[in-house]
Amino acid sequence: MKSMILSAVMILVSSAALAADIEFSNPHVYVPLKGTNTTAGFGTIKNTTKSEVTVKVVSATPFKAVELHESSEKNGRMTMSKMETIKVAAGQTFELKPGGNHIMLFDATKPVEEKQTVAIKLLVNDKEQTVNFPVVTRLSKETKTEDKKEEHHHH
Ligand SMILES: [Cu+2]
Repeated sequence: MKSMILSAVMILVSSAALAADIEFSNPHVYVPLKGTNTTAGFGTIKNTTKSEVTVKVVSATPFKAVELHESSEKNGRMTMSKMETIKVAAGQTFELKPGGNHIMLFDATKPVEEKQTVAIKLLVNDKEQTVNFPVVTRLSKETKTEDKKEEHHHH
């Protein structure tokens, strides 16, 4: 019954006009590294509902393929692996950030430059939601790794 009402509502109201289940803040995509046409998208997903939401990534214009990735460190090397979905608990946020989870964008079909936007289509609880990601230049490498203690040799 509930699902019948939900689908009726979804037919009547376009997905863009539906109250979204998430707020996507600070969306941004890095300009692809020189000589590549692959890059990644970041931002913060906030679940605005009272139950868990599931987020999938469907497509990104102008890229041929898109995947959700998580980064992890194995034997001192960063590796990326594919995730099918992001699950965000009620009222919680999920961060997509460099060195962590991200939206991987493969094979741009045209040059992707600063001040453009990449339209990324998400499925949020199986409802389509498109978020526009401004393209920004890569920040100069974050210096957080400097936390690693320098070795001081005292004699
Ligand atoms: Cu990746």
